Amino acid sequence: PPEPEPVLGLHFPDGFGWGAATSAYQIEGAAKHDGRGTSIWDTFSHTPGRTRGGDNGDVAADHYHRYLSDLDLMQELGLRTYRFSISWPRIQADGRGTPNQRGLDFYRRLVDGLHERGITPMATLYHWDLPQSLQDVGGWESRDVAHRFADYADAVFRGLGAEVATWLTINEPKTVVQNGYLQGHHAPGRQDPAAAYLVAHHLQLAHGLAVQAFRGSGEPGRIGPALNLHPCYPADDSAAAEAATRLYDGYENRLYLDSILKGRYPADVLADLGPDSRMVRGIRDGDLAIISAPVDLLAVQYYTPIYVTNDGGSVRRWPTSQAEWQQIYPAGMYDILTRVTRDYGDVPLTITENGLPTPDRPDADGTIDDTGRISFLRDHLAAAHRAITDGVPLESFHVWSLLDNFEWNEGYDQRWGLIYVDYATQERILKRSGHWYRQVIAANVI
Ligand code: GBH
Repeated sequence: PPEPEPVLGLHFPDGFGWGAATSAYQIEGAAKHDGRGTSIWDTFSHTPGRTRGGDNGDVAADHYHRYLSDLDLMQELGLRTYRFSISWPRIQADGRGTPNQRGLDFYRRLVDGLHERGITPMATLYHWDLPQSLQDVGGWESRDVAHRFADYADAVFRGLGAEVATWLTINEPKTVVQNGYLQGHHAPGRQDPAAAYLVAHHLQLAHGLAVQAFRGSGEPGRIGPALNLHPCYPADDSAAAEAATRLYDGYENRLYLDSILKGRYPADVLADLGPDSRMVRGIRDGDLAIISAPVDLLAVQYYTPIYVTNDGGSVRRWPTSQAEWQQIYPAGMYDILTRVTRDYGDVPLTITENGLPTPDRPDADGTIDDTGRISFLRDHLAAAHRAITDGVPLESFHVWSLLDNFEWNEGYDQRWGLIYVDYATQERILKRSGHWYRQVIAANVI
């Protein structure tokens, strides 16, 4: 048997929410089942050259058919909370109109299964799978799509509202902006800076409209945004690097945080975009009041810091993971959590994603020895623990990810799960990190 993992002796608060996270397109498969429509990720991943090896989410981890045994694995881990996302094209194949009952039923069965196992559901309304029909009328560049999102959200609240404790609106709007519309590595694969920030505004607007719809629905539960935040540090001690870092932070963090939690866009970012930018021209009176509709919690996703050079570029300072964009820097977890609490007040926080890809493969005896993931999680949890000790209201932590899954443009090459998936057989194997996490949860200690 493997050596027992070192124990740091850091106890978490009673009732701390130990969790894991997934998203619909990355795990469900069943792309054509029960009336699901096409999303922009079906289109993108089926376009030659867009994903590594041409991989797509048609089958993925086949969670749509295996959700019951996956629920049993969650119970085996002892999860207290499970974060998943709802596929918009399962609920509205064309992004509008009467909700598809078979789509709602799937999530109803999933949520019932969570309750039966004592696991609290946390549902993300949008994890990047926009119905293709809405892309065809302009996608997030179209202001109307924000209203379509609010209608979809309303249908989901009415269909499942009472069963879901915590709702998250839009997963990582910044990634849609940067990867979908600046670099083009994600659907819809555009490289159009002017469009990108108009999209940012419409995503923020969609978030606010969904919060308003939630309040209007009268359903119990809580709602908030899910933002990937990046602590930004100057790469050297020049005044130029410091100034560049401030603006970089505006684009990475304050654009999203300030609009939601302070009701204004950061002045430096607006000035940098310019009054004639599509975004600034697209902001209407009253929009910021909608975007800043009060939220119940803020979900933070932390993966990597950014070191900003004096010319506004970035450099690497720490070793990267299998994902070359990820520098391994656990103290960044402490910095981003304490900064959010310092600058935005004591809104309840949850970590909805943190994790590491590793090139896992079963050993001869069938075990999967991902010790790198164990140290990564332990060090990031230690940083989160230090933030809690210093007064940060962090209530839960979700490992990305429960299962190995479709890592977007990287396909199936990067494995992020606590649970290994053999895609040929769909067999699941708890990795060594999964066994470790089970012990952590049981003892409430790292
Ligand atoms: C999260 O994004 C996502 O929410 C989740 O779906 C994903 O599986 C997980 O992280 C792991 O990546 O191609 O060089 O332009 C994290 C933020 C933003 C990190 C996009 C990777 C692409 C870098 N991601 N970024 S690049």
